[in-house]
Amino acid sequence: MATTKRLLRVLAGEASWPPPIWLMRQAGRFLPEYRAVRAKAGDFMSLVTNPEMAAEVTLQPVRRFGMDAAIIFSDILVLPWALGQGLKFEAGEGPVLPPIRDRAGIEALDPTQLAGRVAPIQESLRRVKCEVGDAALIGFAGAPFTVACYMVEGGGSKDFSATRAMAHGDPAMFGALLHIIEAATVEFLSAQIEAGAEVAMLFDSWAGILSPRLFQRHVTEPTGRIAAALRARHPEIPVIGFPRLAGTMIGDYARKAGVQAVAMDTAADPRVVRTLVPDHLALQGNLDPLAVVAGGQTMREETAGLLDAMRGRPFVFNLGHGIVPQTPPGHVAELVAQVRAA
Ligand code: 1CP
Repeated sequence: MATTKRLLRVLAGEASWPPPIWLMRQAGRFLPEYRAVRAKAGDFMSLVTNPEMAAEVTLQPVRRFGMDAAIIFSDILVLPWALGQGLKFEAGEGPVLPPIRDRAGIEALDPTQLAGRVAPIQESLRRVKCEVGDAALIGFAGAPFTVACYMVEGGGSKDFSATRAMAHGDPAMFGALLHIIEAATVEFLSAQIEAGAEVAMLFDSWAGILSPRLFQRHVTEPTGRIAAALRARHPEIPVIGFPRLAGTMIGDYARKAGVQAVAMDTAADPRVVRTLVPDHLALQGNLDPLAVVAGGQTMREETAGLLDAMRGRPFVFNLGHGIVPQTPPGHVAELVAQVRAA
């Protein structure tokens, strides 16, 4: 591999050490410089669709901490928005969408709007690409099941019961919705790659709420089709899959989904995952974001244990879920220093 970008070398299967590091949700509310731009932008989607500001917040954590990746500032709910389902981010409450519970809601989705609506995100990627240096640029989307969760529920939920009820009660209708999301996700990720993304990541944050049979059908299989479609169009672009809370199904997912790396959530035991996932695939994760809030000895011990468990195989240091807003930026700087000294 000719690239000097550490993350890309690891995603190509190299057990480079010390491992590259970036943090999920690294562009966001824990940084005062993000909060300043966010206040100027107004609402969340105004920030996402403003390439100058979106590029700026994408680069902030790379400048401050020297992260090995920049992840484009966007959201998994940009996809339903780009399909014409409304989307609002209510202050302090998270996303709100008009819920889809019937065929009419599915038929109202309009994939022809997608290309135009994601054009500002492509422009953000082009701008970041010019300034990103040796950090790799990550484009992303939600995986179909997780995106469907928000589209059916109309926002976040404790247990996504309306979504699971639809998946079991009307498999044909749920399948039709997932099919639209899957096709749109291929287009959305391809658009990001064409604008400069060097890695594609699929966030399946709610994968673990499904039964094993439905996990296969709605997580592993759609991810496999998306990865294959991307491979056909952009063979050089690695895909990172994040099947959160997959438990032991992470092994089957790793073998069948066609991804180059699998992200582990906080509950995954890296020593066990190591035995389940083929050696040539990279693993990513999985420090508890709350250990970074605490900092000090607990963060150092958890980090040392994780590094020990992953030594000798392709590994990307990260958190097991997104960084939380109350994280002191100084703790992140200490974490990066510890990983760099590994
Ligand atoms: O006020 C704000 O600034 C809004 C907070 C915020 C941010 C910073 C939201 C709302 N989205 C984002 C950006 C974001 N979201 C990124 C950009 C890169 C980065 O910050 O470094 C990424 C990768 C995401 C991914 C995302 N959004 C996921 C998957 C990962 C995960 O954490 O599980 C999910 C589930 C979402 C939905 C979402 N967007 C925002 C919120 C508050 C939520 C969660 C809603 C819920 O379930 O309650």
